Amino acid sequence: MAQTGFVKLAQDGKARTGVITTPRGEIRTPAFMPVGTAATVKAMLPESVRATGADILLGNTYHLMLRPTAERIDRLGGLHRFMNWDRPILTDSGGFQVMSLSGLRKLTEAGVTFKSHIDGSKHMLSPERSMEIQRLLGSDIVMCFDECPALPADRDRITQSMRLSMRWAARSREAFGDRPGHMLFGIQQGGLEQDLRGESAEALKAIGFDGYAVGGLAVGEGQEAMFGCLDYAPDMLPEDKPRYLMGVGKPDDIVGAVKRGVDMMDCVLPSRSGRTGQVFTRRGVLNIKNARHQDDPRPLDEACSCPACTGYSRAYLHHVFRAQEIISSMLLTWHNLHYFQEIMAGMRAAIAEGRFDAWEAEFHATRALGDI
Ligand code: PRF
Ligand code: ZN
Repeated sequence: MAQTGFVKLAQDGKARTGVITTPRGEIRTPAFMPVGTAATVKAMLPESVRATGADILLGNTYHLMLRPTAERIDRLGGLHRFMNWDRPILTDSGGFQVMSLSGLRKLTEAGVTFKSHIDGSKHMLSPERSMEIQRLLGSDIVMCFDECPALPADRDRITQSMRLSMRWAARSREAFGDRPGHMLFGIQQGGLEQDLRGESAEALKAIGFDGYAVGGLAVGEGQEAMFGCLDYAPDMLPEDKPRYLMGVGKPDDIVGAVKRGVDMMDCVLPSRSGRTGQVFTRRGVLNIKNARHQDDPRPLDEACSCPACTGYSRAYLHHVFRAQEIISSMLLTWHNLHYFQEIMAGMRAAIAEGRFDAWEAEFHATRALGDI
């Protein structure tokens, strides 16, 4: 029997719900993956992340290769053992982070050389090296090594970049080899150009992957343009394989992506915002730093069952945020991750029962009320 796979359980419009099977457990889709860049979801214990409803975490090749290094993690038993998370982990391949984080870098057909944002030391990533690092980490879902141009970019630049990413996808596939129990995902590029998205999808399908990501979005184009692309891009990818939208997003981005046929997403937003005082609730976004919360005995969201909402007032959360107490990051991150996972669970149930449109209408109507 195959050790990994994707089963679609129901579809409502273009929205799908299903299950990805891996030897480390099942991933219910649509899935939101909290980001654990440096082998930790900041301010959260792994069991707490699990308690929010997460089935899978995202880790980063770029950060872990620099510190503590993939070889060290391998010697210590792999990333799951190292960070005490035994469920599935997806790792990004590094190219995107090199472009957004590292200092001086040089891109060639072979790969990219760059200087570490931590200590300026020199490193190299290529499809082959990225596959090796992701294998040393023990990643369950490995991402192809790609290049993601910042938007806006001219069509010629997007075309050349996409074609380079497709050549790298073929090399990633070759270097990954045959690894039962592990999945390799291709990454579609092509900016906002429909024909280039099509060319990219055809190239990836010809190589053959266990899942397909839509890359190159949420890089400054805005929600309207992103949704415009998502109106066709997921449809170009195999419908019997998981589709992953990389680096998205805000709650309304996530709902709009699922509506357009996306099965998986990841974003630092719920965890990063938890540390800056930004709170996502059914009624929109609030900032706990705001003085209007200082005497408020109510929870962040009276309908939320997370520890921050069942045990603490807005006044308390305001106080610990202002006092820069560590518990502030812990509680706000927990709440945000819980809320994101609640959105995913709500969408999964609604799709399974054929009432996604009604669920979406309610989602937007509640947000329109605003925080009171
Ligand atoms: N490629 C990779 N990682 C990514 C992206 C991409 O295009 C994005 C784009 N939003 C986020 N993370 N490898
Ligand atoms: Zn809460």
